[in-house]
Order: sequence, then structure tokens, then C-alpha cells
Amino acid sequence: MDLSIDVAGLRLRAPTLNASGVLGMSAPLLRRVYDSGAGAVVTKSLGPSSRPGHINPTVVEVDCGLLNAMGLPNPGVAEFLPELRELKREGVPVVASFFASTIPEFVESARALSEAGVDALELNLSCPNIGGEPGMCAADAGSVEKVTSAVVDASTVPIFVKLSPMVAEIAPIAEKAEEAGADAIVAVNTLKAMAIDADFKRPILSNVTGGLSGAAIKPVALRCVWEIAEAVEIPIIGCGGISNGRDAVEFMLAGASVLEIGTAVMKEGFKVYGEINKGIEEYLKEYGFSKVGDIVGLAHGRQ
Ligand code: RRO
Repeated sequence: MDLSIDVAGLRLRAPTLNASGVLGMSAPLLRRVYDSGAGAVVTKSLGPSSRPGHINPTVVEVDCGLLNAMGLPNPGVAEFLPELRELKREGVPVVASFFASTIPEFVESARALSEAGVDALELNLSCPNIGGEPGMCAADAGSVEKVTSAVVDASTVPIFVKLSPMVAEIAPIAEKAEEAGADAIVAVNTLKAMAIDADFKRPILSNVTGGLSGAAIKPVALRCVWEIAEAVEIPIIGCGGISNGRDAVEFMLAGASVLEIGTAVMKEGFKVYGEINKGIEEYLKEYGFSKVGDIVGLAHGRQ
């Protein structure tokens, strides 16, 4: 069965992508994600200059999920451009995730990345692991609008805006991104959380808090997708605890056109993309749907 789907003008061969940050630091690893069945690949978030990230420990497994405080380690946009070009030469559809601290930096990065030939940009406004820096502004609708609008003006490719679940109401924030010209919403980034080692009597992560991902946040992410789908017309990319075909279908029924899978690949390996595609296909066949788009938003009862 043909699992291809259109998202913001991009025709993807399948509705699964990797979530930014997992496996995203080199072209060969992203290539393996694509070879495993993903419709496109998403890079680790790139900043205007290189950053080492937080010191270890930066990742800890918790009940039903994973906690990370990587601290945006990345080589910087300019340094990563050759990897992006390599992926494009190999015919891999690439979404470049990026962040910055000021509007001019956002604009400069958006220009450089879109000129490198990426297929779309994912504007990361929602990392939970940076305290008080501007740029991680997904909780403020006005800032989301301002940054999105500047990036849309500077870029020649579709802009996906990645939002945080840590807000009282996510729909008005998605609406601001849409008004500012965003082509899709990515819902959602990780949820700020922590773990304490009872024997050492200290927080486990060097950063004390980190972003929670995996099955633990699935119902929260699903609710966010649902609320955003009620509020905007642009496509939604679902992200948060999707581990199998059934989870993927639930996000599509809630309104997601495509899905980003992160924590599950760390447990299941690269094969998770192909397996989730297969699970979606089996569901479509079981219920007599002819294409993926037929189930997007169906749980809202509007189709
Ligand atoms: O690098 C990180 O600490 C990180 C990022 Br940029 C993000 O967007 N979400 C997350 O959980 N970790």
C-alpha cells in the first residue's frame, strides 16, 4: 500500500520521521534512519555556533521514559552544512532543526540552512534544558509569532514550528505560529522533569532537570495534537511517546499528518521506522482505508 503523504507541500514516501536529537549528529546515521523506512530525517538542533552541551550525566532512563539534559550540543550551522549537502546528494529528504538566541541569529541560520538545500526547517522554540535564554520561547505567544515571522521571511523552504507541552493552553500559541506563516506545527518537545538517586541523595542529571520523552508523555502529546488540530488549518507533526503502529494511528486520528519517533528508536533500533509504517498499513487495511490521509483528524468526527 502507498503510505505517502503530503505535509506543507512536501511529498513524503512514509509518515514517519526521527525526532530531532536522536541519532541526528551525522549524515551516515541519518541515512540509516531513511534506509529503515522513514519518510524524511530531522537533524539535531543546530545553533549559530558550536556548543559542547551539558556535562555528564545527560541521559537517564526513568519509568516509562527517558530524561535528557543534553544542553543543545551541536557543531554549529556552518560546520554541519557539508553533512546536509551529503544527505541531499544521496536523495534523502532532510528537515534541519535549529535554534538561536536572537532574531538576527535565527534569520541568518534560516538563510544558510535553506540555501544548503534542506527540504524544510524545524524551528525549535521549546528546549526545556536551557534556563532563561531567549530563543526557547514557546511559552510566549508573542515571541513565537515574532520569531516565526522573521524566519518565514528569511527562508525559501517550509517552516515547521516545534512547540512545548509546558503551557496552560497550547492552541493559542499554535494559532500565533500559523498567523506568522508557519507551514506546520510540531507537537511536542519534551516535558521538564527530574530524577533523584536515593542512595547518593542527589539529582542524577548534572543539569538537575531534563526533558522527559517516551511513553510517559504520550497522553500529554496526544492531547496537545488534538487541541492544536481544533485550532489551526496547517498540518501537525505528532511527537511524544510514539512507539508502535497503534500509537502512530492514535496521533493521526487526533490530527497529526506525520509523526516523529525518538525515544523508541533508542530501545527498538532503526527498524522501528519500518515497523511503525507496517503497523499503520495494517490498520488502514483492517478498516478499509485506501490512504494515510484518510485517517488524519478522523477522531474529531468532522470528516
Ligand atoms: O539538547 C537538548 O538538551 C534538548 C533539546 Br535542543 C530539545 O529540544 N529537547 C530536549 O529534550 N533536549
